[in-house]
Amino acid sequence: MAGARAVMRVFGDAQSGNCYKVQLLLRQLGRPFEWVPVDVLKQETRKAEFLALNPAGQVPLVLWDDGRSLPESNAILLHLAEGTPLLPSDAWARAQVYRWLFWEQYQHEPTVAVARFIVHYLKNPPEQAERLAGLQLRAQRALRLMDEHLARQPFMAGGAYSVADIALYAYTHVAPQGGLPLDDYPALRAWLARVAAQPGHSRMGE
Ligand SMILES: N[C@@H](CCC(=O)N[C@@H](CS)C(=O)NCC(=O)O)C(=O)O
Repeated sequence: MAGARAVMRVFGDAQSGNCYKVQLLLRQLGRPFEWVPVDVLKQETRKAEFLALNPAGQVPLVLWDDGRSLPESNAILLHLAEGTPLLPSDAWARAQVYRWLFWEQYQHEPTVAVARFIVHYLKNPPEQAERLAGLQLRAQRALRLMDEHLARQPFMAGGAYSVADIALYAYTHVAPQGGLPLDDYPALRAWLARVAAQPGHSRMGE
């Protein structure tokens, strides 16, 4: 999505849910950006020029024209959504968004996304079987918790669609690629459909 009027560059890997979060938000906000492809499997995030931008060696990373840069998908979501309906201004409502963004990084992404990485990208190597089984068990707990939560309210942070939904949608909708079927989670599946029906929604990898 490069363009003459692009005001920011997003360094990302099209297969990464963390990078998709940023792309999805920017598209929904209708903000111009230039996508700079970085191949994680080719270890491009570990090259010196990328490490100079993010010493953690990870995408996504947003780089502005004035030289400022910001890594960490959920920090990027919070910054870009400031002043938009996707991040409430009320402190209590905003705290609900923070709650799910932090939970996503500690309980959801490290299990759901890593299981997907092992199954989908590493093609299930036998030496990872035990680790994978443990991750899948913890991932199922996270998905069940979401299902129970979403049976009580339409969106993760309450009644309105927010960046908490974007953050959790990214890896939840591709969880089956990690050997994590969603058949037993009807409220979660209904939420996936609600998120996909939001204006400006675009699919991962597009
Ligand atoms: N907490 C970070 C995690 C980012 C992350 O895990 N990025 C992966 C791609 S999904 C990556 O760049 N991996 C390359 C590496 O660690 O060498 C975020 O939410 O942005």
